[in-house]
Amino acid sequence: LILLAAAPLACAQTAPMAPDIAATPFQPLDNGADYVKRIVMIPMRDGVRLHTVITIPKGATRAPMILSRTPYNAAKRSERNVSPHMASMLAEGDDGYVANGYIRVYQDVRGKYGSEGDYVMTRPLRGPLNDTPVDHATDAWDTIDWLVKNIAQSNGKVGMAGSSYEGFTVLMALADPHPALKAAVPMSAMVDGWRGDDWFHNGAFRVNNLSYIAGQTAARGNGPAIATGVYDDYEFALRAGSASDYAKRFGIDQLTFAKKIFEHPAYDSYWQNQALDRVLGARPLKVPTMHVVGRWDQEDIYGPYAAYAATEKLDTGNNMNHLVVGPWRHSGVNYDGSSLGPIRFTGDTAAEFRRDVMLPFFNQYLKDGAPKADTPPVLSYRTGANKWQRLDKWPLTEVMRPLYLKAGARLDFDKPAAGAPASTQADDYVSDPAKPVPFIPRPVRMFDGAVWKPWLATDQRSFSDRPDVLTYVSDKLDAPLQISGQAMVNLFASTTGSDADWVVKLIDVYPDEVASQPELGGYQLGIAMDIFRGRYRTGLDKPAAITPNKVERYRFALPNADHVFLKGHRIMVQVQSSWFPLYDRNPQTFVPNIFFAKPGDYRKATHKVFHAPGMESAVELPVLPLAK
Ligand code: PG9
Repeated sequence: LILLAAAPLACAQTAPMAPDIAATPFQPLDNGADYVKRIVMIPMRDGVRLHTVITIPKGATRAPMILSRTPYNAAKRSERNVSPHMASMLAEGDDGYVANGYIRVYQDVRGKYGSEGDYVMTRPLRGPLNDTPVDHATDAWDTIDWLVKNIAQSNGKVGMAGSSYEGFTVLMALADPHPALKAAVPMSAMVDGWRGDDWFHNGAFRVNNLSYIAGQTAARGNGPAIATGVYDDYEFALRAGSASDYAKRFGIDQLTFAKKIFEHPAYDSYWQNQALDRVLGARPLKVPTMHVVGRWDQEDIYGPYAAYAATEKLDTGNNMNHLVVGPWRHSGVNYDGSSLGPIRFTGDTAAEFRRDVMLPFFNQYLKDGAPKADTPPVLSYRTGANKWQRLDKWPLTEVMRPLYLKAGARLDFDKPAAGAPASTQADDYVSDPAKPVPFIPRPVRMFDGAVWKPWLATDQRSFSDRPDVLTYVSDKLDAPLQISGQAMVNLFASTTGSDADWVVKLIDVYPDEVASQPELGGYQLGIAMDIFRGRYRTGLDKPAAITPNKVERYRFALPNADHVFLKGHRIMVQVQSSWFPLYDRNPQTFVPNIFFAKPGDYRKATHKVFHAPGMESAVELPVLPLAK
């Protein structure tokens, strides 16, 4: 007994200097969790390994997989909350996948967060702009190939979904899809950075991108936040000068992607060759696809429709390519869709869509033995009427009815009469780059999500009485009026300068009083609004100076709308020449590259909008007779 007690302890001791942080990352084991997480580095064909987080429901067998490829940190995208429950841990929009037993996969795109390799912003496909052997199509292909061979709990079928940049990577995968990629849902996808998505709208640059570029490309992980030291973004951007001056102030002009943008202000081959609608429209349609977008998508309101339209031509049976438009902000499909700003809808339209439309669509193609889903070619939430509509095609009409801008701030469907006195044949305003029209009421907090996300639904009343905004309004409608398609601006205008921007806003004016929601009395809700940089009027790739005082025609499409202007409402059109600081200012003096305009180039100009015979400015509306 004595001997035994004196014996040294049998178990080895941990050396005091053993490193307390292990070389391989610690993953807590939680036997109570309803999932298993696997973190793997998946090798691509060029040897680069991509960091991939795979969340597998515990006990899964023959489960399908949903893959998202992200520049926004796969680890974080896979962990909204720390929780033993997959539903609480994953993103809100992943609710349906969890409820239906899917394996959820997030992967960092090459060069970002945990992935190896070089990052190139929205890396173009191999071809004229990409001389490497890899792109998002090959990376998606290699990833899917690895997943189906290595995830034993899967049934070998993969779907891809994701919004915005993650929607762009979904579309890229469709350029050359792996055979196991069975269905795709690109949401709010960035498709054409110049025409009307993130970087520019019709040539006008979106200044908020400068901080995005710093955040995304200054480092492999999170880049630095930009601290302007000025509460009002309007004030700061105005003081900064041109967009390149703004960038220079923080060194952002040294970042490669900012240089690329500044070198390509026009719609040249750099932008044209990477526009995904052009790319996908020229390849066979192989994968059932549901393009999803929000009606008030403040970031990518152009591309999803363009990608749908380009690929729809390939869908000869009208059964593979679908479009869904909900009453949402950018990426709103993945969050609560009950309202946008003060505008309310019929319940949580986003959860409803995910549960009743998107999941059955994925299930049909991905789940063993799942029934065929009843997916309409087009599903559109018709705003104003506030009803989901199942449609055969989009747009519903391309027959346009011009709504004329008239003397006396009026708007109606009758062509302006000939013979009106010359003084009533145009309206003018002074557009002063020193006092640009704000895009939301000041102080502008452009980087505050709560302000930014719903901004397209902002009450336009704050602008309608500015002397540098022309406002035209119809009589009260005595019957509802439905538009379903893209309104077309047809503006006859002149300027005393040699360049000009034209912002045109189609607005639904609510009645003076709204009994059910008093704060909407007189509300001016933007239905379709956009900007056009005048120098591109004769060709998007051919900037040309405007001859001072010469009347020219500016023709451009507004974003898609499916809207009913209700009886008792009025239609309004506002015309202005700046939308600041979201869009950089046009100096109104023609310079070769607006990014590098000098302070002296920014000059006041008098702009005139004509409503004279032969110069009938109008917004042409895709009007439809209302269904009985
Ligand atoms: N709209 C964002 C974006 C996409 C692509 C390029 C740049 C920005 C996004 O929300 O991801």
